[in-house]
Amino acid sequence: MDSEYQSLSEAIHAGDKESGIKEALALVNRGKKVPQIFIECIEPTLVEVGDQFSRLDIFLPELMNSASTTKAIQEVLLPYLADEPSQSRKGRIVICTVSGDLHDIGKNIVKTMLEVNGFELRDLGVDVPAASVIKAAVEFNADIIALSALMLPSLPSMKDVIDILRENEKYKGRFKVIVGGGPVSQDWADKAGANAYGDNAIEAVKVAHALFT
Ligand code: B12
Repeated sequence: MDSEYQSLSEAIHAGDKESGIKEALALVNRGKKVPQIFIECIEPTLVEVGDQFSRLDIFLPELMNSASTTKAIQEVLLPYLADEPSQSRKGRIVICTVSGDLHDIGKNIVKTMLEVNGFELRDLGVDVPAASVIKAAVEFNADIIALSALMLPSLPSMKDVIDILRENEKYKGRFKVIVGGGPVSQDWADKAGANAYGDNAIEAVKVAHALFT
């Protein structure tokens, strides 16, 4: 990771909200774009935190402190994204984290990036059962369903949504499904029958655009 990100990364590791916010704002003031800060610093830092957690180098309280520090930083940074020029409305997207999964930091970044790039979003939150996702997509008259999952055991919940859409004649061709999140890959997305996969929030925007052209 670039050395200019070191202080922000350390603040997240330490669960230090105050200096995390200060360092993140300093990067913005030095001209760093918010998506860059997330993709080049915050995401890799949280992957390190997750790895430390799985090696038992840190425990749940520390993981939660890093997560709540990130949420605090996110609250301060995401409004800067909204200041970037938004284009005309491009399509409607419902987004959520799938059933059984409470991780929403990445999902919230993807949501904001799609919004500032001209899509109309309905955020269903976290731990959303497949049937509720589809009901909301119908009500919102969505074009795209965007699904996030951060844990391996959440992948079947993601596939549930795709399967319901495929197995019901009335939904055939009705919605495109974009998937993303830690355990998701292009290969998994292809096998599960998703229409697109995005590795990060910038990719999410690219693939959403591609589905409309
Ligand atoms: C923060 C965190 C938490 C926080 C979540 C806070 C929150 N509100 O989100 C807390 C502390 C609550 C938590 C809890 C748990 N966690 Co946790 N957590 C993490 C951690 C460290 C970081 C995740 C994160 O926010 N990353 C930063 C964001 C910006 O990145 P991202 O989510 O990947 O999103 C980007 C891309 O993936 C993509 N993307 C994401 N969604 C989508 C959707 C679409 C459509 C597209 C196109 C793209 C896209 O774009 C995003 C932005 O660029 C990960 C470690 C890791 N390696 O991921 C573990 C991790 C996900 N957690 C894990 C575990 C095990 C748990 C717990 C079970 C722990 C416990 N024993 O209680 C619980 C589960 C709770 C539940 N039922 O969900 C494991 C999962 C293991 C696995 N593979 O199954 C991980 C991998 C840690 C580990 N190495 O063990 N966790």
